[in-house]
Amino acid sequence: MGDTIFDKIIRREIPAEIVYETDDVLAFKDLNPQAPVHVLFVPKRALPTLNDATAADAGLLGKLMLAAADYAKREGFDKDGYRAVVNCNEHGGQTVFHLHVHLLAGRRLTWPPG
Ligand code: DGP
Repeated sequence: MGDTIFDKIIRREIPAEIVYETDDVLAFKDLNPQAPVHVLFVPKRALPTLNDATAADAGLLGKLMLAAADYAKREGFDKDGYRAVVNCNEHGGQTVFHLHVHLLAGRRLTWPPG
C-alpha cells in the first residue's frame, strides 16, 4: 500500500467527502475544486502515475473511467457534459502520486486547458 494522501483517504485515516465507491474504486470531492463539481476517482490499488500502468492494469483503468461515467450519469451531468482527465507528472500538473481521474462538471469548461 502506498502512503500518499489518497492512500490515507482510502484507508479512512483522514476524512474526505466520499461520493462513490466500488470494490476497486473510491471517489471523493476535491479539496480545491476547479469547477462546481470536482470529484477525484482513485483506484484502491495504487499506481503512482499513468506511466506505471501496464496491460495488466487495463481492467482497472477501464473500471476507473466507467466509475466516473457512471457517477456523471447518476448525478445528471451527462447531458450538458463534463470532463474526465488524468494529470501525469510535472508538466501534466500532477501533485499527488496515486493515479486519479478528475471529473469536472457544472460549468462550460474551456479548451485548451492552461
Ligand atoms: P493532481 O494535481 O492531478 O495530482 O490532483 C490532485 C488533486 O488532489 C488536487 O486537485 C487537489 C486534491 N487534493 C490534494 N490533497 C487533498 C486532500 O487531502 N483531500 C482531497 N479531497 N483532495 C485533495
